[in-house]
Amino acid sequence: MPPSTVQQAADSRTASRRPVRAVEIDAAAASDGHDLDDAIAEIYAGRYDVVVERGAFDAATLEAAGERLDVDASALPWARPNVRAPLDDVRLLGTDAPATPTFQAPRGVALDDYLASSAAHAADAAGVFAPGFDAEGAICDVLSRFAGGRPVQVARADDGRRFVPFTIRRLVEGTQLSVHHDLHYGLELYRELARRVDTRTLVSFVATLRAPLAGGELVVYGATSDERDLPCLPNGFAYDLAAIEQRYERAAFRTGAGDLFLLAAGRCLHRVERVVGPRSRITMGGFLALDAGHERVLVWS
Ligand SMILES: O=C(O)CCC(=O)C(=O)O
Repeated sequence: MPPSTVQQAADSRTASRRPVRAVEIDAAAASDGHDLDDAIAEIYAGRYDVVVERGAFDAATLEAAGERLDVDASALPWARPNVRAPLDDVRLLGTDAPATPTFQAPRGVALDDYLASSAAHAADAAGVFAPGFDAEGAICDVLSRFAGGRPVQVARADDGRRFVPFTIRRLVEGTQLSVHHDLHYGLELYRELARRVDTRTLVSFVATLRAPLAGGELVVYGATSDERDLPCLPNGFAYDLAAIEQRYERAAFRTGAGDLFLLAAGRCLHRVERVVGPRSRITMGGFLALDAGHERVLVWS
């Protein structure tokens, strides 16, 4: 079944600017297969930057978990690695040391600390989903539909310890994820994984559990991480959003409970719009990469 829409760019103010290459499908319409069964390799190859699958997961199951996570939030062990930057103060279940730079650890944590956090927080989300729903299994099954027949497996360290399979992320009212990319193979915590995967890029996978009343859209830019002159603020610590908005194409994606997006997060700058209203934006997600031989897909968060 062909993709229902191919969005070359959200707005085409000039023809010469790199578009955001996005495609959207509906899981119900694609139940007998779709043309995106090798989408992960196609994201690697640059054919797509964003793949959205509406209804990839059972919406009611994810929505119920999302509501529980928001209403019972104070009873859960949320980590807040960006608490020093109130606008970007994402709450996490699954680790307190994600595989990205944070305001708490701007160079990421050491591999041993990452793996220890993975083990210590493995049960953070236990009881969040309805009995019988295996979130990790469901994620691997859904990702398999885009993996070109390759097995999808949680990444492991050389000694067999597991990476974090996915994290649950909560953005409360007034918070956002500022513009960034996720090409961080140079961090110490990647010293083993970077030998095992195709490091040309990596892909984010994110499923929505709870959509906010307003805001919370994923915004993706035609700006790529390999560009030399990406506009930064004078302090050098952050991208200059106003200049990026002016200079590059962009596309925005709003997702509801059960929807999934795959994003060329290692290539395209992106951000999550500030959440408006009392309902948090809650997602579960992580990263994935083709292994060096393109024989399997490895996931981590
Ligand atoms: O939507 C999310 O939870 C995270 C989006 C993001 O920045 C990413 O996937 O890299």
